[in-house]
Amino acid sequence: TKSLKETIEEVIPVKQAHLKKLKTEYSDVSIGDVKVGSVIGGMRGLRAMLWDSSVLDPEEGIRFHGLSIPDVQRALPAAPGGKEIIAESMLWLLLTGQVPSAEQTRELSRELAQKGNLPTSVASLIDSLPKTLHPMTQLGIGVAALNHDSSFQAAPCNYSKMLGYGDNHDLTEYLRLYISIHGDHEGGNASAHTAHLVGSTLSDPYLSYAAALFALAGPLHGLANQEVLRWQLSMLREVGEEVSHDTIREYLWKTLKSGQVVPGYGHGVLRNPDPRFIALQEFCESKPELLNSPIIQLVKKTYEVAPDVLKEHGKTKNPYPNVDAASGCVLYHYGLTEFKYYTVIFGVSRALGCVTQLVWARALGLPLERPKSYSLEAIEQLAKSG
Ligand code: FCX
Repeated sequence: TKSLKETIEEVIPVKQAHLKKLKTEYSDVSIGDVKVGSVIGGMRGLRAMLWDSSVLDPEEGIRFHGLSIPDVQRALPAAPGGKEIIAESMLWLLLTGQVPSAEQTRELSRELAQKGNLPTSVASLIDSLPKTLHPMTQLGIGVAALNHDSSFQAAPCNYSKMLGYGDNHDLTEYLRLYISIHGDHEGGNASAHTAHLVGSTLSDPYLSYAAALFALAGPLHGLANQEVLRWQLSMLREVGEEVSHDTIREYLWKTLKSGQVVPGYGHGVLRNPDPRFIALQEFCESKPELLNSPIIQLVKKTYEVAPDVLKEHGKTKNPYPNVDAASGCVLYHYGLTEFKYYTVIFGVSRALGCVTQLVWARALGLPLERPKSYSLEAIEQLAKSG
């Protein structure tokens, strides 16, 4: 059977030819307007990036090379003894657009594990950092320092064991699913786009991915992951054990009236419940132990109330949960209670999409990214004349 490298070597010329065709035949064709609203509104909705591995539809959520989350759950090989998709098979799909066989997946796992040793200099560097430094900052510094011995590798395989939860089969399965579905979310989100932008300067993949991690560390992006748990637990402390829909509703209004956003709800693109949230909820529903967990019940009850409250509040374009609304609760239930660490798991997952894009950017010879910027006055002039 073919290795990942051999498979990519076959796919690259096909994609290169496709890119060449687009360049020759369509370079002058417009595929959308640039509205002033997009330029001053964080480029929302602007059709301006090439990203082949995944596409985010506002209504139905993410698809990886055309496959929805339930599709990949059916099609991609799981780990031996497990049911959930694993990072290695997702990486294969993202990189090649093809579903690997179980044997190809195992071979890739073996290869990644063999190459996964951390240089002692990087281990000492991380050990020398203050223990109170946010884990995302530590991860970013560690990844950037790996550039010293750069021949790029990812090592997501024994993560559960490394965290000290290797004996917990359910948590291992949860991490497999978590890592796979957090891997890629098309190109425009802040972390993926940062990796792409930095990579477009031909910066080393370690540095490009480290930059992406620092984008993920913001509260409007991956840090929401830790904020959700903090917020749900303070709700629990305030309303007590007898949580009802009414008490949750009151707490939601209190959050909103204090000018805060409801963490884990809303999205820059999605306009429906995030299918990644649904997949994690379904995982919980398949395990009686999780169904009885107070924190998982709270997340579920909040979901039953929050969309209506957010609709009544009337600001957010998407009153539904994103993946961060659910992702921390299972970790918390199993005793991984260091919230600050949650975004690190998201960060480790995001390596899949960032690395995929960096490989393709090189294979297709994509150029330095350099959009044009304008001053407020110039935008007004352009709007008036156009
Ligand atoms: N609670 C309260 N208000 C919200 C809200 C929420 N969850 N989500 C959006 N709004 C508000 C915005 O603050 C904005 O208010 P303004 O007009 O006073 O500035 C208004 O609704 C319109 O925002 P909208 O266009 O719907 O959303 P944006 O694209 O600007 O922002 C994020 C999207 C995700 C940043 C926003 O919904 C948010 O802050 N959510 C909470 C944080 C969160 O969960 N982030 C994780 C997102 C994601 F899944 C990830 O990257 O990990």
